[in-house]
Amino acid sequence: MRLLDRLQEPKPMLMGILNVTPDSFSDGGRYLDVRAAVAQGLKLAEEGAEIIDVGGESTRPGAEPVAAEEQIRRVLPVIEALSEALPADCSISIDTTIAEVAKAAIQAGAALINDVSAGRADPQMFQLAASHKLPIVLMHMQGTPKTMQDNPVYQDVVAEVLAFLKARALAAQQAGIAREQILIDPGIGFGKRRNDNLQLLAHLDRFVATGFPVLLGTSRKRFMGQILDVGEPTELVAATVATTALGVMAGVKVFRVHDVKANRQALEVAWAIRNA
Ligand code: HH2
Repeated sequence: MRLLDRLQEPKPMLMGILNVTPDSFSDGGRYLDVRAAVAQGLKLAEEGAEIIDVGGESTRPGAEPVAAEEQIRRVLPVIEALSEALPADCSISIDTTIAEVAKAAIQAGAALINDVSAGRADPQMFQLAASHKLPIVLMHMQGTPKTMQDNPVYQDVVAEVLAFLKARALAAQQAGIAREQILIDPGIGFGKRRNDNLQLLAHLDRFVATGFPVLLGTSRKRFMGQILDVGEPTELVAATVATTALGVMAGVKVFRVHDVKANRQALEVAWAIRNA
């Protein structure tokens, strides 16, 4: 099934994370080698990911931007190899804010653009998604990764993030992107305090009510470590799984996770309950 058609189906999906970076917050440096990255991508697919999100730039708080050429150097061989090796029902996504990187990834087989800037970083991004008729994730972020945790402030975080995403979805449509190509993402951890993240997670239904498929990225993130007093991201798998179960009940469509096997269990059980 084509990814665009699959996104219209009711059952939620898992997007497995493949960071080809030296500095990602929880798996930086593990998949810099092409062979290791491809093996990890195949493992994520085997465990139940229907999308593999390949990224060559960390967006952790404080991260410096990575030039297009370097992102392409990191991700392209991995995407080329994965597009040969992945089963037909697993798609590749490119996690970048630069259209030149997305374009190279699409030519190598990527079928989804994951743009954490929601088309603001590069004016060419919407045009690229429109001309290739590919789905695009529009994510909310206050500031940039370098500055976003400096002093984020909201009056009403849910209303503000929702208004931002609706405005970006409108801008995308004005640039020629079809409504069904658009996914929205509240951007957990991107310029948000702990309580902002919790508010967003408590009101996911309001994002779902827009009618756009909602993508959620909580995997191993710090707000859960703060609640639990756990500093090591890899110790936050069970916490992540709890958010996935709640997200399924709220109607979230795609879960972006590092730990596919555990989140697949949560998704299947919560989905069965939702349909009971
Ligand atoms: N989170 C991260 C990266 N990309 N994309 C979307 N759409 N939503 C998210 O929540 C999201 C994202 C950060 O996580 P990770 O990739 O694990 O770390 P890093 O940015 O350090 O590579």
